[in-house]
Amino acid sequence: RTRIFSGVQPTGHLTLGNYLGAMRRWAEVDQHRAEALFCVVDLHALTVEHDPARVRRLSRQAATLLLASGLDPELCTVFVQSQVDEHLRLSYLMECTASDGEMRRMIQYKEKAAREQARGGSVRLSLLTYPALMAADILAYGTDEVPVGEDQAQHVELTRDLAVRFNQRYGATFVVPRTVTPPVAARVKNLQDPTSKMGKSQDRTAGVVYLLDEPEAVRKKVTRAVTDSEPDVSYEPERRPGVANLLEVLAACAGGDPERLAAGYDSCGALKKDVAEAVVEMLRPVQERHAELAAEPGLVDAVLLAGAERARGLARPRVDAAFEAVGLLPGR
Ligand code: AQP
Repeated sequence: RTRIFSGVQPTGHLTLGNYLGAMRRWAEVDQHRAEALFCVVDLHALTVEHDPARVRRLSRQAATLLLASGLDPELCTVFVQSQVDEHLRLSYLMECTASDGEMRRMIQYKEKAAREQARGGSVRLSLLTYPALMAADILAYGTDEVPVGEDQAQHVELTRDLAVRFNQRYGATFVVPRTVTPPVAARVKNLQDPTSKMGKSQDRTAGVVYLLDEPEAVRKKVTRAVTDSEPDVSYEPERRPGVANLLEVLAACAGGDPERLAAGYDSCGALKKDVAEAVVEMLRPVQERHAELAAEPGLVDAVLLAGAERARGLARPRVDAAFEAVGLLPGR
């Protein structure tokens, strides 16, 4: 069976971008067609300045939202990265496989390092080595496919390079994974800055729709979305990024094709109204289920521990084999 791995970082509240770019497909398609593992990658959240209590709270919330979005522990494995030591063990071997130069070329590193500096903080070494840990996350499980939004594609490319290099140096150990990006909403943009992605740890929160936003907050954010001064509606992503973003969100929520949807509107106001309602309706069942699960934290914790146990069993033989392949003594 095809094996799938993907994850979310507890670096902020999960967004519409996370949902449309990744989570929805994990629940609707991926968990049914493959042996799938979905992970709250909490170690990655330590690569930027963080508050321990907040990371803990966000990790639990992210896991709860994964389950609320429809991931079924009977069908797939949902777990938290730090509860499975194999990720850290393999990460070190990936650091020994990657070069300093290829880490520094990562767009996300450049962007986040600049952001940390602009906020007056220092850049953590782990922000640079982040892709090594991400490669370990993926390769530990013999992953065939990594369903992610476009923003993560470069990291998965690097993971492929590292797998190939490791296999060439030390013998066939890892499966070389493929990136899979969704056909629509691969990159949902910030409503206030439609040339940059909607991200959960960004400062421009007025343009970010969070999965747990109240309907009124969603409506307000969509109504205030930046478009342009043209009165009509057309799908031209390069020239009219704000309008295109709204059409893509509508297409992703309610179905259809952005270009064809555009023909049905003669003003941005009408488009925004429909986008807001489509988002509110899509989020409603997720929020209801989240409320039910959040009332039973013990249940979520038990699901996560069982998931970690299963994940460990899957990862350990391959990570042990990698340790031996590079010349470390057996015996763990
Ligand atoms: N805007 C987006 N559009 C489409 N897909 C997206 N993803 C994230 N943002 C968008 C996808 O969601 C999955 C989880 O990714 P993550 O936790 O690494 O995403 P993030 O929200 O981008 O988190 P960060 O690193 O905290 O981002 P910033 O700093 O930009 O706010 C992935 O599959 C991702 O592709």
